[in-house]
Amino acid sequence: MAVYAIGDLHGCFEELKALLRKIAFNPKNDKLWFVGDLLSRGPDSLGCLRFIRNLGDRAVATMGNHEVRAILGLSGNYDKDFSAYMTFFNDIPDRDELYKWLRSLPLVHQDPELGITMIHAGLPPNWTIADAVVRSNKLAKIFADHEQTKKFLAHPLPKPTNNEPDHDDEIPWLKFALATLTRIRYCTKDGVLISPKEVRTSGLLDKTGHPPKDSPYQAWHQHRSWQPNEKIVYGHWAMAGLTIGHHSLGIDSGAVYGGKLTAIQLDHPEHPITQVDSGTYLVM
Ligand SMILES: [Mn+2]
Repeated sequence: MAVYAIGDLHGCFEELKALLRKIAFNPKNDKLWFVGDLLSRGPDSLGCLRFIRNLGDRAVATMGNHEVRAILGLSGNYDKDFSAYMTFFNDIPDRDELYKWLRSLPLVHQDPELGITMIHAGLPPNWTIADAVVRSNKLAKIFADHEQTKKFLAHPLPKPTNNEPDHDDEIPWLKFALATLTRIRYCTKDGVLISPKEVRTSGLLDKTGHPPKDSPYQAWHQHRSWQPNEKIVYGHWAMAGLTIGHHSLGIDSGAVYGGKLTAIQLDHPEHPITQVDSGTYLVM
């Protein structure tokens, strides 16, 4: 019995099959966790979705920002990026099943036995993991229902705003949670986010591609005051690449950008890593 977490797939189905051969994955005994962004950008999104869905309870995946975009389009909301880039959903017999399955993916997955939590991007330093679970459960209730999903995601798609809206204002508050859990990278220690566009235009990053040490904006996992028993596995950050710390395991190693696809064994104290090379489908 082994439990592996696998990084952002983005349709890299051949690489996934090669990785599963390399770790000798046995669906009878082993379990797979996927950090999300299973689809889009790469060559075989449907192959990835159908394979993971068919694994049933042998696999668990958290919802990434690309799943959110797919759900937005499949819910019937018009989205030009969905129409342009997710044409693989056109005229397929299992579109409704995949739409329903994507909506069933949690934002946060916790395994108390392993003591590990999975989130696509991460969480602000001023949230406890329990705070993230509260928001994930509320979002799951919305996504369980098609009409509520459609209304909730009606354009514009939630973007990470700088500050968290007030809890009493539930829809903006949950939109912030959805955007944050699927997209956070840099933030202040108080959980004030900075958008990718602001990062590019702010002169925030030095020549090495990181914020200077004295910048208030750092990677979310660097600002966090970790509790001794906390461990989070996440993806979403191909540019940062494999980033393994004591408490945080960042496993998006850029498979779709000609990097590698990563599996990390979660139920082994040393968390051994297995990787396969991937084709170059996109340039980062
Ligand atoms: Mn992502």
